[in-house]
Amino acid sequence: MAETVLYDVTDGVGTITLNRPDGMNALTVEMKELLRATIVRAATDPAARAVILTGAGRAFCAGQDLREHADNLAAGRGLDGTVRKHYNPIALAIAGMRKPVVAAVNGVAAGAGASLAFASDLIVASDKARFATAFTGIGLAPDSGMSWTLQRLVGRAKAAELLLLGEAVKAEEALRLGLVNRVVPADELAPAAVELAARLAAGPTVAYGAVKAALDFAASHGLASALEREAELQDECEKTDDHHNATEAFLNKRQPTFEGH
Ligand code: T3D
Repeated sequence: MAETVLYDVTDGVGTITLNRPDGMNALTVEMKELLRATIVRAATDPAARAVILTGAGRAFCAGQDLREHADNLAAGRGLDGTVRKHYNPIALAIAGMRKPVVAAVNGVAAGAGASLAFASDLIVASDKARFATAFTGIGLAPDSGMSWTLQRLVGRAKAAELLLLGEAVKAEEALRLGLVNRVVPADELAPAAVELAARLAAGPTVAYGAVKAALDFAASHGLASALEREAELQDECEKTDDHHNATEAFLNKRQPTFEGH
């Protein structure tokens, strides 16, 4: 049987593919464990300087597998600790990864599946993609970081509307809302995501990691603390060969080459 999460690295780009297309890539326990391990693998893989997260088949990810969930409810296991055990670590692993993560959203992204996309740094969506918060549709509240990410992406009023009413947002509307960065025709999604990720993979990896860390820190701290965190991160960047070489390249009117360290 095929693995439910695939990992490949080509030319500095690590690609994680949710691979249960017959089940709309809905997340089972086995898949969540493999996904978490694969995200950690990509995060620590020096060969991957940027990461793509995508889905096989017609869906990106339909969120929690509701058949498995119904079995848990019937057996009296409730949520079976899955939010703390699986979803929280997965969301933190994506957001905390010190390299850029591009979600290539090939189809519907619902519930925790949409949360995975929103936790990424950039989203390229197929014109066939749809985003559905879905949680309240089954009497649940957002998880996997959606309460944190969604309002930062679209503002509180729109986030409240999307979470309370649960209506799906099509790709073009998602672009208008600032929920995604680009929309491309479905057959151009993979090359568009690879082109974007390859560009990032050829960039200053340490500085990109610092950009993510600075944005996340500043999102929940005051100016004085954010300034101090920026200073710490700038010290890290200042020590890299990439910074030294790029400064020299600028002064010599050359294009810099970034090695990622
Ligand atoms: O412990 C915990 O569970 C807590 C954690 C929760 C995290 C969450 O993610 S909660 C949210 C879970 N997800 C959903 O509620 C989404 C449910 N699915 C839908 O709303 C729709 O199916 C979609 C919007 C995703 C897609 O709609 P559409 O019209 O394109 O397809 P469809 O016909 O509804 O679904 C196609 C098939 O996929 C269908 O199966 P069938 O009839 O062909 O055998 C459907 O049952 C199945 N499917 C879709 N989503 C799920 C699913 N099967 C299991 N789990 C799913 N999440």
